[in-house]
This record gives sequence, C-alpha cells and structure tokens, in this order.
Amino acid sequence: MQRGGGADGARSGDAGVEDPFSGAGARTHVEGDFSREEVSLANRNSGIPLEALRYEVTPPGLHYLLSHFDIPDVDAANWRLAVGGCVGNEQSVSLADVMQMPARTLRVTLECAGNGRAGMSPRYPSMPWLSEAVSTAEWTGTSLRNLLERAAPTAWAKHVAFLGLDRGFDRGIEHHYGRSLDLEQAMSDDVLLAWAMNGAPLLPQHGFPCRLIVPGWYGMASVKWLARIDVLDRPFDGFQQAVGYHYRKHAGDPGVPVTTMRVRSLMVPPGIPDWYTRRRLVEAGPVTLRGRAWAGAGVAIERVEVGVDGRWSAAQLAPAGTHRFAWRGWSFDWLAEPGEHRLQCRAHTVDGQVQPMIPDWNTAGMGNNAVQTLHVNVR
Ligand SMILES: Nc1nc2c(c(=O)[nH]1)N[C@H]1C(S)=C(S)[C@@H](COP(=O)(O)O)O[C@H]1N2
Ligand SMILES: [Mo]
Repeated sequence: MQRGGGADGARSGDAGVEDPFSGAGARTHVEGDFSREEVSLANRNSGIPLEALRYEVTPPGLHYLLSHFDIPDVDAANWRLAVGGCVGNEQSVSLADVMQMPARTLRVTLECAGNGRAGMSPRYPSMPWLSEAVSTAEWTGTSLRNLLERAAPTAWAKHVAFLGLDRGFDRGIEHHYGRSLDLEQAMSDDVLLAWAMNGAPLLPQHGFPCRLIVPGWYGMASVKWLARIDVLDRPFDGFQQAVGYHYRKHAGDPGVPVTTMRVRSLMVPPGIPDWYTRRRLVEAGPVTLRGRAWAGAGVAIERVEVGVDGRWSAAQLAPAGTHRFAWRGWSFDWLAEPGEHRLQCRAHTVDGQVQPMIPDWNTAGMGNNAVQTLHVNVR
C-alpha cells in the first residue's frame, strides 16, 4: 500500500511527486475572524440545527455532513466493492450482492471528531464546527463480518483498510479518503456495510450506494462511498489514518490516535433567537430544557446535570431503551426568572467519564467535549 492509500494503488504521495498545492501544507493556528477558506468549508459541511436535537432519530436532511473532497459521481448499477490483500478468496461484490446478505438496522449517534474545533484557542484552520457536528440515524446494512468471512482473511491478517471513491489533497498528499480498523474491531457484528439511512437509500452526500458505519467511534471511521477493502498484515499507512486524526500537543508529537467518542451533551436552545446573533429570548416562568447526551464505545450515560448561573442540579434522563450506540434524551424543569442567565449541561458515563469545563487543546482541534454554555435573556 502506498503512503496515502490510493484506492487504485497508484501514485499518491510517493516522494518526488510534485505537490501542486505546496504551501497549503503549512497551516498555522489562528485566533479571531474566520477565513474565507473556513467559511467555504462551513458552507459545504452543514451541521444539525440545534433545535433538531428534539428528534430521537435525526431526519435525513438535518443530519450533519462532513466530506473532505468532492461527493463522487456513482453509478449504482456498475458499482463494485472489492476485498483483497491478505485473504484466501478475493471478492468483488455488487450492491445487490451486499443487499442479499443478512440485514440488520442499528440506531447510531455519529459525531465528527472536529466538533467543537472553533471553540479551541488558538484554532486550527479547518472545518470550524462550534457544536453542531452530531446526529443520529438508523443505518441498515449487513455486518462487515459477513463479507470478510467470505473473503477468508489469512493467518497474517491484522488490519482492515477501507478506501472511499473520493480523492483529493491534504497537506501535500494526494489520496483516496481511507481509514482502517484492526481485524478484531472489523469483525464485530456491530460494524455495518450500510446501504440505507432511516429506511431509504443513502443520499449522495452520506455515502451512496454503500458506506461503513462504525458505532461508538468518531465519524471519520465510517468511510463513505466504499470502493475497496484491503486486508493488511501491518498497520494502514493512509493519510487519514497515519497523519490525520491524532491528538497531538505540538507539531512533531507522535500523538494518540483518535478513536471512540468522548462523553458529551447538548441542549436545545430554549425560547426564540435573534436572527443574526442567535441570542435567545425566553419568557419568565416554568421552562422545560431538553437535550441529548452520548458517549463512545457503547458506554452508557449515567447522569446529566444542568447548570443555571453555575448552580448544578440533576436532569431527568429518558428511559435507557435498547439502542446502546444512540444518544439519550434528558430534560430539566427550570423556573426562568427575569434577567440574563447562563445555562450549561454536563454528562457523566457509568465508567466515570465526565465532560470538562475547558477543552483539552490539541493541534488539530479534535475531541472537544467541553460543557456547552448558552446565554439567555428572560423577559
Ligand atoms: N469517503 C469518505 N468517508 C468519510 C468522510 C470523507 O470525507 N470521505 N468523512 C468522514 C468524517 S470526518 C465524518 S465526521 C463522517 C460524516 O458522515 P456524514 O457526512 O454522513 O454525516 O464521514 C466520514 N466518512
Ligand atoms: Mo469528521
């Protein structure tokens, strides 16, 4: 596999290949105003409007989006998914072949690892999420394991790489978007080759005709527009695996790979907004605050607290239900008194994770699960 992991196994990032975007590699941290490039990324990659946290399952057009390159032009009739590398039986399957495998549906909360990046200071110039890169959908597909078992990984198989059809440059390296899991993770029944979202075929922007869904992980693991699966005897060295998606404290820090989602909660902003500033106006009296809380790796939420002007009390959790990879609803009855107030929410998991008050700064602005703060005016 070439560095950069081209799905055609060619070119991508070999030493000596000229970089037409040289200079685009050196992105330095910034403060203050957003650049034209950040605004352009924000226009391409929409977030969930926070009021849509009211839906247990996010309606498809409201699900957040993150696509690094262009949405590929895919002809479903001719689409094939190849499985090769350390396997006994190479595969090339059509969409109909995949859809004939045993189907299951999982309700999964996906969050972009860059969610909250714009709240880190100084900020890494990239997709400038505030807090809206999270949504929940019902994904239907077959366990990846069903296809991997057909391909029969050899005794040397250790990692499984997933390559998308989309291709582009990042920091001077040309590559197809690609990510990997170790073989044991890839063989979990919960990792899906998904062909439907909320009961309908995938939309072009969500990975049509078939994508990976890795429940409990940040969204980067759920490769869209799948083209090829490579079973490897060594770690995948593709850009998005080896260079991207690491928690690094400084340039040159080898860092720690970004994997499962950190515990987090968000609140539906109460009242009505001012069009431009999005500040809120709430009428005095009883107000039910509502929101959602989630964590990665299928770990359950134990409790959520709501802070009003820094005084914290327990919120009510919605019944736990059966969807271990989906967020959990919460509500809190607040008696709103006239004046300006600061509303916050903070989730805890059963294994003792809790949201920090201050983001854990890292070079690429990943995994910001700090407590959300809303300022409201009560009339
Ligand atoms: N092929 C491909 N898969 C991809 C991406 C991409 O750019 N290309 N983006 C990843 C990232 S960073 C996230 S957060 C999720 C977003 O999935 P969504 O756009 O369906 O919400 O897709 C992941 N899968
Ligand atoms: Mo992401």
